[in-house]
Amino acid sequence: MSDLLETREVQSLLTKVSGLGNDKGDARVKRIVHRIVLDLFKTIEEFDVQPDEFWSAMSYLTELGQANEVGLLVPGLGLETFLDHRTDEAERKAGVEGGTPRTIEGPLYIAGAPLSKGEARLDDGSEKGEVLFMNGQVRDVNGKPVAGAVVDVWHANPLGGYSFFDPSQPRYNLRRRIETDAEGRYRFRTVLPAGYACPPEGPTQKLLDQLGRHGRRPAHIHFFVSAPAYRKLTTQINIDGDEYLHDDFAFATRDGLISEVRRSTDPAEVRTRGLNAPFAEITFDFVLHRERANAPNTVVTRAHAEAA
Ligand code: MBD
Ligand code: FE
Repeated sequence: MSDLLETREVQSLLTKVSGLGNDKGDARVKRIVHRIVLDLFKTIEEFDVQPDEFWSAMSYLTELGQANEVGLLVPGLGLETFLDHRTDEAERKAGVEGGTPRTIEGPLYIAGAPLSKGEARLDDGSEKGEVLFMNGQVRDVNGKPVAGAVVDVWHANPLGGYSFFDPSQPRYNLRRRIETDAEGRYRFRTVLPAGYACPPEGPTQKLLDQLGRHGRRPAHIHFFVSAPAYRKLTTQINIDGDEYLHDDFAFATRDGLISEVRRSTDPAEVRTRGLNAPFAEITFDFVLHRERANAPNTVVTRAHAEAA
């Protein structure tokens, strides 16, 4: 590579920068910082990055943090999906196979949604959209129902916005925790979500533009499914037929997570549900693994806001 990087001055600079020359601090952090800064030096050298370009990148990072879009760029760059691939691989090595596939959490979860038993309604009636009934069963890999599992569900409204982040929506709108009944079943009524689009004027979309990419996600519904003695599942279902189903800027679509929507137009059925317009219905079962030694941790510590 470059001669400059091989010089004693630059090598010594890196050693000092990362604290590898002192006996305090954290050894792992030092080695990681050394690697990252070295890789940045290499990138600057290899692409002959000019000071103007460098400082524009630093402004970009500042803007990304100020716009609270770090969590949006991370899946956009495939980093969150890469973490999933690593967890999948570690699970395969531990013999954890089958069950409902995991996929990324994304940046829009809010902790502390209302908890109810068996069923819930996620909207308050003010959403103008198609009514969706979703139901299913939580089972283990042997087909045994898991009673008392918590299905923590969150999704966008018919305009693609998430409550809390979109302050025009009611508190915990389209966010609930539902405990499965004795047969491991859950069901909820909500409104069909629309796909998501990155804020068009935000820093994430700004970079995506430079990569010639869009910032769109297909319509989807997020879930954490957990139960005592079971491995926590973080996943989403993607709604079939969406034009971005296999072109998700966040790379979260996986086989086994695409769910068909049944449309009910039969007037009698519509009336039975107390509605006056056709509705949508999805059935989706979740299959969990029992917790076991030597398998990677699936309870990930991550900063989550809670609605005030
Ligand atoms: C979303 O709704 C989402 O789930 C992800 C991963 C990124 C942006 C918006
Ligand atoms: Fe989402």
